[in-house]
Amino acid sequence: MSMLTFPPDFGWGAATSAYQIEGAAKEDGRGESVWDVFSRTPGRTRNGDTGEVAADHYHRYRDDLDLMRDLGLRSYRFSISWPRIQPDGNGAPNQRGLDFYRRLIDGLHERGIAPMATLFHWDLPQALQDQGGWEARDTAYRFADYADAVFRALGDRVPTWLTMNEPKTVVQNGYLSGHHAPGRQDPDAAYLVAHHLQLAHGLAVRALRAAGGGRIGPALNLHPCYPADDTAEAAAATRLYDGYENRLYLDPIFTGRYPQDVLDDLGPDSRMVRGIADGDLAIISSPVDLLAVQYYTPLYVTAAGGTVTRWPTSEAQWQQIHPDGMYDILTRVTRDYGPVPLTITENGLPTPDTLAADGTVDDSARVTFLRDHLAAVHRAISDGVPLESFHVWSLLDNFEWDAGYEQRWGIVYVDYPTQRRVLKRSAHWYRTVIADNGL
Ligand code: PNW
Repeated sequence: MSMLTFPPDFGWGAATSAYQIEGAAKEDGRGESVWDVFSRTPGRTRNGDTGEVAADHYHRYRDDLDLMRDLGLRSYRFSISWPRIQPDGNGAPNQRGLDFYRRLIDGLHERGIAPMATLFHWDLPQALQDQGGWEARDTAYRFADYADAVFRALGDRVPTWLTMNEPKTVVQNGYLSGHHAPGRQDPDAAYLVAHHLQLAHGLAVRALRAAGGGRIGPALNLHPCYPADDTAEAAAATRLYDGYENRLYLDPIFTGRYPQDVLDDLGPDSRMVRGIADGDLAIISSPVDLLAVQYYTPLYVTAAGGTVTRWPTSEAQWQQIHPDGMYDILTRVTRDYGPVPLTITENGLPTPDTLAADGTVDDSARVTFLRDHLAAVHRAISDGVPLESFHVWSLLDNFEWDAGYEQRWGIVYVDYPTQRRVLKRSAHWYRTVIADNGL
């Protein structure tokens, strides 16, 4: 097979999030987040796992930075923990929290790695949850204040910001299925939460413009939706499914309107529709500089509006392995919303990794997965998609939310009892891809 070469300066990267790797939950003035409370609640996470220690990155970040340099990463996407900056979700920023991220960011620059910072990766200060969380419109304004404090402290050294990580997952897992914090099952609340997350995104974009400098955009997990059969009913159901999975989050930002089919389906009496105030869509559609896409799985929608599985699934039962979906979603967003600069901020696979006696970790399934998805990415770029970077999820094994530590998503193995890091086979492979700028 001939080599697939990527554009010069392509941003080869890896991604993490604060609660999943940092640990140090009580240090340097950090407040509690909804995930501290949720994961401590019996029955919520596998084996009762919490992010209390996680990969201990808060203490080991220098070693982790060296690891990134040794892999040759050009971009590192991480998130800032809101409760480290505002322990109660309000008021003057906590200097020790800001200092941690300043040290991390400076360490990236020293190693020639571009920082990409997400402002919110689900760890809402519990104090704000106690005041209604994302169901309360005021939380969007609290988020804008938090974002402003972060931009003023760190804006001079972060070239690219992401507002919210996967608002859809908060809506669906936090408020529909309830298997993520805050663990609710309330569809009427869920879509009001969607609107407030969108509003928070727009307010943060405006805060960055006011503070000056940097690029900013949303980080959306998108699911290409395909009809499960060729009936007209399946086509119609797929269209509405796509509304809830993709257009609900893309349209307001890029077109200034919510998708009418979704609004009609929710109905005029829904809390969301009643909660959209004059001027909100102008805020939400404040121009962004880039769109961050996270792709894991396609969805196949039946005439009855359910979903079926068409491809092999991974250890995460919700994930079907379908690399062409990556090509389809990238070309689709470029066609429907572009041209807008794109970055892939997450793509990856969980594997049942074990540390062998010879000290190696053979995650060949992850190598195959990444190779096939990167080939699809290359095809999309060749067809004109303006994609500037790719971040594998994840740099390190980490706290996989309700699935705890058993599900390992890293290219680097974490031996939790010792916190030793071991490059998996995929990490060695990725280093070669980066060095060759291609596959
Ligand atoms: C993402 N789905 O979540 C998150 O941003 C990460 O924090 C997480 O560790 C990673 O993916 C792996 O799960 C997702 O149902 C949750 O398609 C659910 C889905 C996709 C991504």
